[in-house]
Amino acid sequence: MSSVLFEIKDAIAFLTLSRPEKFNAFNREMALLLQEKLDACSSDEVRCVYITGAGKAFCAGQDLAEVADPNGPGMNVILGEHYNPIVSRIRKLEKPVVAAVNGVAAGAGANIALCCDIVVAAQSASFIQAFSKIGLIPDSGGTHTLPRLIGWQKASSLMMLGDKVPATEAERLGMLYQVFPDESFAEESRKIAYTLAALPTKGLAFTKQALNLSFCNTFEAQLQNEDMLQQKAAATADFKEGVTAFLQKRQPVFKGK
Ligand code: LHQ
Repeated sequence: MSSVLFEIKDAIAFLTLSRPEKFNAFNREMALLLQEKLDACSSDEVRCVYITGAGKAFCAGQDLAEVADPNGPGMNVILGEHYNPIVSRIRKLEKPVVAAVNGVAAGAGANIALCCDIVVAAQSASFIQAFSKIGLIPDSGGTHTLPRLIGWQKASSLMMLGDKVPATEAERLGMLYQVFPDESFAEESRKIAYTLAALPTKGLAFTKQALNLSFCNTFEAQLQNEDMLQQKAAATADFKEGVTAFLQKRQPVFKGK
């Protein structure tokens, strides 16, 4: 059984982290496989990526048994070869990525979820910056992402104390977009993916690029980026279709081109 399930259906790449007996904790094989599957999402047939976990958890971060294994990959390669390439791929991917957090998301599992474009969670899910409890620092981009999402003080406290943050509290803090009841979570979260897959894919990619750039830019520099990216968006067939459909008083049919 593969540790990352992958299916492209209706222009959506469905990725499922799948080591349920380990709460989908990452070993090297799973981390490399996820990178490979994220690369496959660059294909033109994919217009949205949806990441979730198999079973009860979303992802418990690094498989700690592998870290303790003398034949394991070693601390010197885990970030450089596993987590950094995963979060970089998610941020650079020219498609919207939905994290459908179905259960607990801890350590690298939490921060991989938080770097996605839209994060939704089941009511019973939770987020834990588990690193401090084992003497590590938050990784997978968490020290960049979390303070920008919820502010420096809350991020610093959650990272140092390692509190378990229930989904509803995470929503209140601004860590995620929406929480759905457990019973309807799969359906509601998939609806978001279907909506995204029908939107102008290139326009969404330029939006993502602009947001990526905004993290370290001045206001004036960001205005220049918006100008450059807006011109690219305006050159797409989907922009033409959007304006034409509006003027013809009909629903647009976007092709992602
Ligand atoms: C696990 C794990 C796990 C293995 C649950 N590993 N088996 C970067 C640099 C280099 C090295 C280290 O890592 C990193 C990045 C990181 O991600 S560091 C943070 C690593 N993750 C953690 O510290 C979280 C550890 N897990 C937990 O604290 C709890 O398991 C959580 C809060 C996730 C869930 O708690 P419970 O709901 O009480 O479930 P549980 O503890 O009973 O776990 C269920 C099973 O999953 C259990 O297996 P078992 O055979 O006993 O039923 C756990 O051993 C296994 N599991 N997390 N990370």
